Amino acid sequence: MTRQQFQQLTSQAPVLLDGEIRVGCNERECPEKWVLDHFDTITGALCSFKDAGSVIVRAPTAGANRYRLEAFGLASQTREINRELMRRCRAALESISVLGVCSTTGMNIEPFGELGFEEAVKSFSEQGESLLEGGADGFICHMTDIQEARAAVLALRELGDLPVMVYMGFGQQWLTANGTDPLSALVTLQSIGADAVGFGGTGEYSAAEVIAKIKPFAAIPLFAFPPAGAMSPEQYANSAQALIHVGVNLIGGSSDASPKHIASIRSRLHRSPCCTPVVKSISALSSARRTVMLGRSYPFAVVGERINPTGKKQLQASLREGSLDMVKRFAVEQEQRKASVLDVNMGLSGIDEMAMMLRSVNLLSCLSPLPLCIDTTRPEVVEAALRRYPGRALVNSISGEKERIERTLPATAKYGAMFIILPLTDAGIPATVKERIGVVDIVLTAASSFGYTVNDVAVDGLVMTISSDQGAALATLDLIEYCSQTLRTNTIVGLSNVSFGMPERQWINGAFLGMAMGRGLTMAISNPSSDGIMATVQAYNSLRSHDFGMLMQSGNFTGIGQ
Ligand code: THG
Repeated sequence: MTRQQFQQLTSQAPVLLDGEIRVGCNERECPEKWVLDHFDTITGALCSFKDAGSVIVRAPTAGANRYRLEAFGLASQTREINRELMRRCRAALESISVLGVCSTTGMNIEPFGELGFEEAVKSFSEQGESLLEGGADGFICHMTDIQEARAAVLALRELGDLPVMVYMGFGQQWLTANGTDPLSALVTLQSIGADAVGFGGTGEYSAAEVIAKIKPFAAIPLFAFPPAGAMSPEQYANSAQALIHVGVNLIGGSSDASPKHIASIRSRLHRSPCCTPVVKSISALSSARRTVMLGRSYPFAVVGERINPTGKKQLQASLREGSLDMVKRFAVEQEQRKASVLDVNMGLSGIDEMAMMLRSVNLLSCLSPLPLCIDTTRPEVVEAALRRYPGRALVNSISGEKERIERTLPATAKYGAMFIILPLTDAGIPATVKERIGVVDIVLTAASSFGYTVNDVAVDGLVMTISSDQGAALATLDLIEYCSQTLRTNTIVGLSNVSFGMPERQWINGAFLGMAMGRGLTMAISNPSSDGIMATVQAYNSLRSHDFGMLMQSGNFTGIGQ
């Protein structure tokens, strides 16, 4: 099954998955090896799901990664076990689709834990390759951690044009052990190319309530595996129907759902609506613990500028010593001052920018709930930082320069990050607003060939100081208005640039911010230590509260906002 065929299948009607196969071995045995040695005992169960109407069935390969098999002394048989299990499932199920299942290594992944990110990727590549050799039609990852889910998606995505579904099992109050909420998981996983995301968890809210809340932000199909508990097949079909009603596109059962339960869902499917994704893309950034929605319907976003050694002697000295203590302090202080995003710039002569950027990204991912803005001119640093970052970051920036379009843009697109468009070219900064708009169009056109839309970018107003050009601020404001009204993109400015070389900079910055907000500005790179700036931001949010008040409320449990 190709990704496009999967998308088509899910757009026509709700798709019936299976229930999980129960394996009858004891705890000291490896379940996957046991199934392989007693395959006859599960063929019946596999086929009964097919007979119940399941269109897609999962192969019992969840624990067959190198790290889990190692516990049974079977690591050296990883490829063989996966290939053989898949081959036999394929043979037993004939025409219907069979997915290879990947699940946790049992370890915490960098930056949260001891297993290196690339080691995790490698292990899922190995498992995925052998599942593919056995005839897998696609993959599903059963995960409880966002970074491990990312590692699996990146590994499986590389194997070919096959769908990769991710099921996230949340714990108490719909949070993972590392604090990821369902909306942040959705934003992160759909940005790196998952083809569908599934949700299960417990807490004050039901799965249907959670899915109803996040559905408006889903650009890909959603799915669920509701537990059957003590429910009769009839009651179970009701609960499944409730999930489909709020926007689930594929539905199956958890391990306690019998083929009868699945057949009961099937008998209702023809009466169920098909809620295909409502958006193609969303303006949102995520960390492992938070989603920040961007745009005029949401609070104004301040991108804290302080983690940047440019012009800061003390930070420079501390980075040159290899210390991230000031980075840590700036992250905490900017969060306390209500920044929404943290800019991270490690461009400084005499330090290894790549190494320091990766160390900072790891540190900040664990330390701060704020999504990151990766600020570097080097495409290889963008690529490496985005690869490790357990969320959806903002890239600062992509201009019309040849190297940015040819190298930074593909690196950014590979991870589905949002990015800032800087309207300048190799020839420099265009003089007129019209020419700057031309550059924005060129970058947007190039980006659209990677599947990007206007929701995925923020156009930089290119603020220059009024001390050298009196008309500079007005040109920026015109560009902001055009992008806001006509292109409908986010807009951003490096606020303090406007007042370089002027007296009373705070007042000029504050007035300029208010003017730009009036023309549609949605974000600013700024120092949140400034009372004047943050007061203006807070007042703006209050003055527009008809928009964001409601969304902040609905964000209470899905993770939107501060
Ligand atoms: N657009 C985009 N990115 C940008 C800018 C922009 N990045 C850089 C800059 N402009 C915004 N970031 C900073 C970072 C640090 C400082 C200013 C802007 C800075 N300011 C004081 C100084 O210059 O002395 C120091 C303030 C302090 O000590 O905190 O260092 O326009 N896309």
